[in-house]
Amino acid sequence: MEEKGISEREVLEALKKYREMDLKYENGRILGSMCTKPHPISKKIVEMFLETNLGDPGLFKGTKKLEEEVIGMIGELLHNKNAFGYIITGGTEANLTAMRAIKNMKNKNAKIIIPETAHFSFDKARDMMDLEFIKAPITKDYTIDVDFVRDYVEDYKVDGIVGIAGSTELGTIDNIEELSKIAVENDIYLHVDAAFGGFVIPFLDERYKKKNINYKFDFSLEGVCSITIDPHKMGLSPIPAGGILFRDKSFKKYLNIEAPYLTETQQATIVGTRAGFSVACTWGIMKLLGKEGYKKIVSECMENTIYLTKKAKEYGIESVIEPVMNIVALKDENPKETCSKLKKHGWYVSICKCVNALRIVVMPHVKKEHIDEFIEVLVSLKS
Ligand code: 0PR
Repeated sequence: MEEKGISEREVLEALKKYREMDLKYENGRILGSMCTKPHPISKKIVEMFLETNLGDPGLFKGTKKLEEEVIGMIGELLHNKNAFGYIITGGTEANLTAMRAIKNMKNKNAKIIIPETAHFSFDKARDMMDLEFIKAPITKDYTIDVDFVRDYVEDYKVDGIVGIAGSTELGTIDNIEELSKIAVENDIYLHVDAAFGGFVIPFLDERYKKKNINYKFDFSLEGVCSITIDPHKMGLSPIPAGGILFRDKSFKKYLNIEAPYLTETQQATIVGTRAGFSVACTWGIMKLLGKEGYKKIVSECMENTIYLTKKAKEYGIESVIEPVMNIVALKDENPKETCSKLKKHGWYVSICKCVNALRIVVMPHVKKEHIDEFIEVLVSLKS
């Protein structure tokens, strides 16, 4: 750090140079991200709520009220008016929070069944909390093997089960209804990771739904104790905005830590000082778009998903599954190599771990013209 400061103009000009090195969503080259350009109203809201801190809610009563209202709105979307929860930094913190609840509610060394397709944030939770994970295999449709779960809980004492509604690599939905039955019958905590799918499934038009998939994933299922649902993914909120919702307020006691010098003397979130603008943006965007707005966005993404899948197929590139939501996995014998070749051409996709494939997340910034250009490049690399 220099002794003397520089002018505002110099600061901004210097920053602009760095910012120019970043990729931009609107160029349509980012095909492997679950984030997108936030809704334009965000800028105005961020400005208004810039310094708000929900780590000390007594000082920011209005922002705290907004958080309660946002949780109410998301809760209602997930068929539960009594939901309790927080808007936090993202899906990772949400999943860590749920694992913390299981540990404090059930058992210090909690035994938790999680599907092989689970996001790596659960591995962080295990690492931090000494949890025991039982990795459940996945079936041929890339969802959790429910029979394995049923057999396992018959033989062993299990504290928690995790189901995924919108898996990171393929967008598949576990049979949460069956997991819920198992959880209720055996008094097991069920957490659903709908970090991505939470803002997709409720807005999915019937014409995109498949007969053999059970789309139920929320609190309408009796056994579901908590849900991760991220506004900063398909909710169009700026980062950081993750969501953790519990069935009701009774779960708070498993998360509380004494915070005697704050305006509220118990703190339940992992992060202390935390952004209020995320909450305000999520509130504003949900109010502005309404269900109708989100349905429109999800439908557009689904149309482009179908377009991409069809177009790839025309060139002999098959998808691993018929897409369940706006995630496409294209079969590729050497995804790592193809991914780095694509990068050299300015295209950014991600790769799957559970199967040899490239993963494309068809976010709202991905348009048909980008898909056309992408397929052209992909085909040229393969020929
Ligand atoms: N749960 C699921 C099902 C997820 O897919 C993710 C993130 C998380 C939890 C964790 O969420 P946070 O990253 O918000 O903590 N999955 C994305 C992925 O791995 C994250 C991501 C986002 C990756 C944007 C790249 C990117 O550009 O695909």
